[in-house]
Amino acid sequence: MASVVAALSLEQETHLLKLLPEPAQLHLLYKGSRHGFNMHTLRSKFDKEGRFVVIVYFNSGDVKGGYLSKSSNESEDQDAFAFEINHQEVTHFPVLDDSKSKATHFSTAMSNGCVTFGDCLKLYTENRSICVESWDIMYHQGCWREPEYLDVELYRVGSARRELPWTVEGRGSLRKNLVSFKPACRSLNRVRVLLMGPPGSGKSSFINSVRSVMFGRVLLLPFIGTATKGFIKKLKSYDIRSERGGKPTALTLCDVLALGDGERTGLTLTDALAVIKGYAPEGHDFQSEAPIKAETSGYRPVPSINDQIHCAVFVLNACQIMSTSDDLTETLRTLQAEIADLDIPQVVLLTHVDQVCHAIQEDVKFVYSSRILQEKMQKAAEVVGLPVSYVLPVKNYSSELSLSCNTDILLLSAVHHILQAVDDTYEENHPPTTADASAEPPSAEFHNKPSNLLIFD
Ligand SMILES: Nc1nc2c(ncn2[C@@H]2O[C@H](COP(=O)(O)OP(=O)(O)OP(=O)(O)O)[C@@H](O)[C@H]2O)c(=O)[nH]1
Ligand SMILES: [Mg+2]
Repeated sequence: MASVVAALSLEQETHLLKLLPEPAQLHLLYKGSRHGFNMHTLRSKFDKEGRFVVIVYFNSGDVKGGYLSKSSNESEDQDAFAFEINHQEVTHFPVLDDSKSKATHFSTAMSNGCVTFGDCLKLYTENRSICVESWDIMYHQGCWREPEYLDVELYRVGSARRELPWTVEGRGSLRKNLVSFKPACRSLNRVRVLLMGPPGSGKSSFINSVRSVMFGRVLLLPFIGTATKGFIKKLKSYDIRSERGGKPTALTLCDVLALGDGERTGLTLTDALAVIKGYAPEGHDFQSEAPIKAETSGYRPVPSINDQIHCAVFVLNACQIMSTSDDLTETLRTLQAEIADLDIPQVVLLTHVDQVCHAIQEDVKFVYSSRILQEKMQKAAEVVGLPVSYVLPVKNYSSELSLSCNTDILLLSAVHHILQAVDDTYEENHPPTTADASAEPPSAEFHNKPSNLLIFD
């Protein structure tokens, strides 16, 4: 299923998710062009229980579909609706809204091998293939000519709420998890994670917060501050230790100069890629007029896999995400596309979540049930060009003097997802070589373990 790519664009998905009664995620179950345009195959993908979205992509560019809150043949699905999406907006046709004549006759959603959304949309079998009837054809032309479609997709609607273990024990196991983590790919000695984002987004604070969680008290370090062009100017890597003076974990968090609005200010694309590919020396002082090149002091001409970055993290401020400038959006998307070409996993860390919603300010355990934050997470995904499931909300320690269990859990959970993304990618892309294995032999116990990570969702 992983190789099946949804035709639904991020923008269309965002429109559609807003129509659903609660925060949700879409999981692609069926795609006609991949699984065959066969009604039986489509219907076999509906589970007994669940909520579903059917989408038809027409040759004309129109996208139409319907939502079912029940998969069985019950005639009354009060929550069902049909919809139409175009670039700018989505039109919603609820089941019992008399003012929208197209949808007044919502009847059985699934019967006689058909999937029907009242008079709006009907999928049925003809000549062993899926046929689609849509209201436009009926209304405008007054005859039953089938519109031509490009594809049909079925999605399961899942809850967007990720369950986290909000207990002291949960925090303990997440913490232990990080302490005992070893990369599944034997070539990696450590996991180097690069934090990139605009000034003040919370890159340095995240490093400080993760270190605070591990040390068991809020650290007050000098590298956090505000400056319009970025407070931190150098490449600085921080090994995360299991406790004060303790052994380093396998995680290194790397801080760099902030991204600017476009190529003229802040971290340039050239310099970001030089860091990611491992050419930039530790402590490099970024200067936009002097891009990193072979003559740069300390330049690594042949970086090893352990000099490279293994996960790129875009750090964005939830309070500012809705007003992201076009220049910053372009910078983020260009970086995202370049990094994707390098087969390096990427995630978005959405910070300052305590400042967007009162409930979260009271207790961060409300992050996944807050509709306000859900919108910001969708926007963050859209801005960078990644799916919303890659957005990890966190609250950094900023003004508090003592730790809070749930804030720790959210921070550790973000670290957990980052490490998981690295293991998922590098296990596949970098099978161990004899040379890598002989460089630093990992323990036998590690080789027998399928994964170092706990799965919570
Ligand atoms: N309330 C709140 N404040 C935060 C959070 N993250 C960071 N801050 C505050 O935001 C300000 C900037 O944080 P930094 O961590 O220095 O931001 P940065 O991305 O490293 O910024 P530069 O080094 O300038 O690029 C500081 O005053 C932090 O205390 C958060 O999650 N919640
Ligand atoms: Mg900083």
